[in-house]
This record gives sequence, C-alpha cells and structure tokens, in this order.
Amino acid sequence: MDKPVKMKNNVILLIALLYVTFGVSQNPIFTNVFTADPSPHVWPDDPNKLWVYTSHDEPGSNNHYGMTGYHAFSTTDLVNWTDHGRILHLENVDWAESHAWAMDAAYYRGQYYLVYCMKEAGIGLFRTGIARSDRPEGPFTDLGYVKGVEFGQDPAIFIDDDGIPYLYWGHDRKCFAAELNDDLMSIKPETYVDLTSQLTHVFEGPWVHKKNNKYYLTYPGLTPRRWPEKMFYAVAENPLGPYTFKGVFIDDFEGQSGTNHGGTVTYKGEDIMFYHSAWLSGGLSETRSSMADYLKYDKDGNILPIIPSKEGLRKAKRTKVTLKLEAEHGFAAGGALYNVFVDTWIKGYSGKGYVTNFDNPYDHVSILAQVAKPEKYRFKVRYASPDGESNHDILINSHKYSEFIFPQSKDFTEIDFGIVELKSGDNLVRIFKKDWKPSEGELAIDYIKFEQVFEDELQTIKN
Ligand code: FUB
Repeated sequence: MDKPVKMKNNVILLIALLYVTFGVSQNPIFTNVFTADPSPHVWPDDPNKLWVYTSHDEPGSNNHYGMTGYHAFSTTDLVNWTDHGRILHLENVDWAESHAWAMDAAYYRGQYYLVYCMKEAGIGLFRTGIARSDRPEGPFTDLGYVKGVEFGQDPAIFIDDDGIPYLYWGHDRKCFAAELNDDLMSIKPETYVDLTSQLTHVFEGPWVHKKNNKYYLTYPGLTPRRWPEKMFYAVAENPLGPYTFKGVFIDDFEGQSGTNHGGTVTYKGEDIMFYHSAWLSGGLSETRSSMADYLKYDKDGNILPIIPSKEGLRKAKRTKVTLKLEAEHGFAAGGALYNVFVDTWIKGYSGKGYVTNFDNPYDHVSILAQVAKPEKYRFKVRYASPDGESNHDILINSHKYSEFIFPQSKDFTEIDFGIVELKSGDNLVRIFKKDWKPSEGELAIDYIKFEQVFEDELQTIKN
C-alpha cells in the first residue's frame, strides 16, 4: 500500500472513531427540538443565508393531533444554525382550533409569508392559512385562510421566475394546484387542477421546485404496501402540469417516521433535500426530526436516489444549534411583555428593537424556549444599561435562576450566565425587576440565547 492511500485510510479511521466516540453526525440536522415537514429557502435579499421553516412535534405526545406551532432556522455555513423559536402558534390564529400541520414559506413583493394548514374552529376541516412578516424570522401575523381551497392540508407555494404564485396542496391520496391571486388570499378558480391521477401513489405533502426549466413535483406517497411513506417525484413543462410520473427517490429507511415530507433548495450552488425521520426520538414515529442530504441529478435530469445518511451535509462533525429569542417578539413568540415596551433608541440591537421600561416591581419580559429533551445549554443575555448598573431577577420555569446585576454598558453586550438545564418541552424565561431602586440605570434587553453544549464539551468544561 503506498503512502497517500495509507494516510487516506487513517483519516477515514479517525472520522469513524469520532463518530463512535461522541455519536456525532449531521443528521438529524436540528437536535435541540423535534421538527417535521422542513421547508428550505434562500431568500433573494440574502443569498448567503439558508432558511428552514418547520412544524413542531410536542415531546411526549407522539401524535400529530397536538401540533400547535412552527419554528424557523437559519445558517450561513450549514454547521452552525440559529433556531429563531416559535414563529406562529395556534393561539395567534383566530379561525383555527387545532392541527398545526405542514407549512411552507415564501418571499413575495418584499414581504415574508408563511403558508400553513390548521383545522378551522367549529368545522374541523383543514384550511390553508396565510401569515405575513416583514422579517424572515417572523413572528408572523395571520391574515386569514385562502378562499377557494377546500380541505387545504399540506400547502406549498411556488413563485415562478415571472412572479406568478402557485399553490399546491394534498391530503389522503389527493393533490391539487392553482394559481393564486396577487394578495395570496384566494386562488384563481379557472386555473384549479386536480393532479391526483398524474402522481402515482400520491398521499399528501406536494412541493414544487424548478431545475433547468423543468418543474419537479416531489411528494410523499404510499405504495400498495402502505406505510411508511416514500418520496416520489414527477416532472412537467409547466407549473400546473401535466406532470409525468418519474419514480421514488427516498425509499423506506431505518428509523423512519411513518410519514416523510420535505422540500429542496439550491444553496451556494448545491442542491439539498430536506425531509424528516424519527432519529432524534429513537424511533417514535410521530416525534420527528429534520434531515438534510445532497440531491443530485443524472445527465437527463432524473433525481438520483437519496439514502438517508448520518453524515448529512458533511461540512463538519456535527451541526450546532443556538436558540436565539428576540425579547421584543412577546406574545406572538409564546412569551409576554408585561408593562414594558419595545424601543429603538439605543442603536446596535438585533431584530426590530429591544424591551425596556422596567420601572415598576414585577414589570417583565418573558420568552419561550422550546426544546426536545432535558439538556444543558449555555445561557446568554444581550443587554444595554447606559446609565448605570441594573439589578434584575431571572426565572427559568418559575425557579429563580439568578439575581443579576447587569453592569453599566452604554452599548449592547452579551453576558454569559453559564450552563443551565432546560426541561423537555416549553421553558419560560422571565427577566423582571423585583425592587425599584432610584439610583439604577434603565435596562434594555435585546435577546436571550441558549447555545447547545454537547456531552464531550461539558467534560472539557468540567476538567
Ligand atoms: O406533520 C403533520 C403531518 O404529517 C403533515 O402535514 C403530513 O405531511 C405529515 O408529514
């Protein structure tokens, strides 16, 4: 064996050893929270950033009926991800009563949209909801549901190069599509098509992308062997078809959820398929986790089969997620602003502003942190306190975490509170002023962060 081959083998051995030692891998891609139905996008105003919008599985429930909200994730390097927390919840949608199932997102005429499905209150039928935000990370404000769509489960929106928006939806072995009107709130009835007969084995979850001027419709389907779902695709010359069935490209796999669902994106010149598994929960079929693998085509434009891999996008030994929660998002993101307000006077904040005016005892900001498992995180707060130090209490899930003096800081700065343990599910973090002391400075809270810390890193911290 010559030297380069030997060295290559050593490198492979070392990588294998790392995986065995720390169980590290890039799939599932988000290990801080249970997510499903990932919808990836690169928005035209920032080609360097990849966004993934997901539905959220409640830890411990292992069913789809209790799904209540959505998350957004972003990255610029496919390794370090930011979870922007809850971006829309059932509580923020007046017309809906349950089933916050699959969704998609769109950038349309300068604004960001979430297109999702929930069951209509009192009727119990799926509707396709539309919510809008002026920022990609939300939070999103519901605008109502799309008129003309009956039983609008699993919506996906595709905006063609000429700016025309199309809606696709599907459920229970059916799939439909139509052109949307300019406000995205209704379909053009004359364009409505039933695509079911063109999509062999279709069950739900359509997604359309364009490659080399061809329209690819990917979808989860059931063969006569039934569950679990496999991912199939069909190709067309026009967004509304007719589509030609091509075949399966993600077959059954070990540790799969009963369902599969996802979409594709081209990021920094590479095509990536996002989908889901039950890997993070150790096989609980309805407690799912998002996955990502490269998607390749042959010379004729056929999608090559994807075998779900532990290595994922292979840019590093594992992905790392930081939960970054903007204080000003308040109720829309699962928290509250009690007797405080959002300001923009001190410059250098992230997001849309910061929370300030803690001038009465118990004035507070509370922020929701959702996680999959009881796990340790590094907890940071970004703040400014220009006029002097400021004394505040922090509660995590009603337990006093710390009474903390935020030292005087003219500009926004991050304080590291060290390692904290979050419980599985919803964690409420509250920052409040317990007593009012006239000598103190006014505190401005920009955001809080929970950074993933892995077991092997904790060992290094301890030693
Ligand atoms: O996530 C809930 C449901 O499971 C989705 O709407 C379906 O596509 C399946 O993934």
